[in-house]
Amino acid sequence: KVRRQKWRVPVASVLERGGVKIARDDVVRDEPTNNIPDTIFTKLGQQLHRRSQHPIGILKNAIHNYFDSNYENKFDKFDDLCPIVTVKQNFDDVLVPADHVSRSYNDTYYIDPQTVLRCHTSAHQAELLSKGYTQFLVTGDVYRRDSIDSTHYPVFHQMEGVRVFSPNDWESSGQDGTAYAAEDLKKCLEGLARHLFGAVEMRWIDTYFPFTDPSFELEIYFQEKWLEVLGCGVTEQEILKRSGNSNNVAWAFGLGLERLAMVLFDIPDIRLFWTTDERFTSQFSEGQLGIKFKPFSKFPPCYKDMSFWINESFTENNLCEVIRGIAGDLVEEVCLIDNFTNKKGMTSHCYRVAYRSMERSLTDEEINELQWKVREQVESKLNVVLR
Ligand code: FA5
Ligand code: MG
Repeated sequence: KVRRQKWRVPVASVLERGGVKIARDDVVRDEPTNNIPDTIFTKLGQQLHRRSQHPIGILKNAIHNYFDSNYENKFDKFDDLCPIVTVKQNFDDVLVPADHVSRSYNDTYYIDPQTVLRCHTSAHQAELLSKGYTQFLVTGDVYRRDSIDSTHYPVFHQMEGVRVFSPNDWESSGQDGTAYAAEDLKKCLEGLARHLFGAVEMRWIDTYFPFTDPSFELEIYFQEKWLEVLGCGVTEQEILKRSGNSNNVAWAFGLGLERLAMVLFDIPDIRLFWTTDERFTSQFSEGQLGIKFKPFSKFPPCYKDMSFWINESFTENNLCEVIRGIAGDLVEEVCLIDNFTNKKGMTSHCYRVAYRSMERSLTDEEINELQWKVREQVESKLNVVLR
């Protein structure tokens, strides 16, 4: 499955295409710029990262401990900044180009044309730098329209870290500020990985973000695949300049907390973080990093295939939103298994939907009913033609 890299390619915004927007069904019909469905709306305020018995909260505290014990100058910590932010905070302030794909209604949840659910904790960087903070950590829930599988969820948690250096810090090193910061950043994050995991297989990948240069991603080997757990880099000078840090250099990172927690606690599916099933929640306790999750009996998945002729405004994120709106966390994966264009230029997609509950077995009846609703709404909301 090919996954588009969120920050890579600026493309023309699809914002104006009617077919791409999905309004919240019932509540905001008259507000066509709002694309937040109830399944997302109900996640606001849950703040898994502030629950000390929850894997996300346990992990946040462990990372805080790492920074507290390794840095004499304490990092300031924020974990209660509101996830509803302005377009300026989420994009402009971190130099995301006006025509960048991440700004589209297909990728980001908009409350209105100026207000979004933050898609990353980087939304708070510029403001905190302007207020004079020079070493800080920001943890919060973030929101993205995305595809569906065991490591992607439309609500997840990030921790942002920023550290500012002044010329004194690097001048005696013989390196320039950028090289000094990049080296310090990698050391810091490798140390964090060792603190959390002990020995673990990891690798650095060069990448692109609008707000850092150079930019890197860290991947960890997990369940027989390389899993991307964080993005980071040396902060663009323009961001520092605007925040009154002209002479300084900084690094920044954004950790995916679910991804790290999956590796740390052996949690096989990202949906589990949202379950209230005691067979999950009771396995974790405050301050305990060494726990390995013992899966309760795994129920069989049920696969349903669905083929349709797409139109020009079709996107996989819209499809996933429709399916999640009906099946909620009963959908485990949505995967494109066939794709062809006929002589008339019509393109057909076949998607395989995997349904599975993590708590109980599903009946055939129940799944058939879900699939019928999915077919109905895929046709009516996405204007595709079922085959
Ligand atoms: C960012 O969000 C950047 N703001 C990170 C950053 C900060 C870079 C500061 C440089 C400086 P990215 O889109 O790659 O980057 O997301 C960061 C991490 O969030 C990923 O590595 C991954 O661990 C996690 N992540 C991304 N999408 C999802 C998702 N749908 N579900 C769960 N975790 C996700
Ligand atoms: Mg990435």
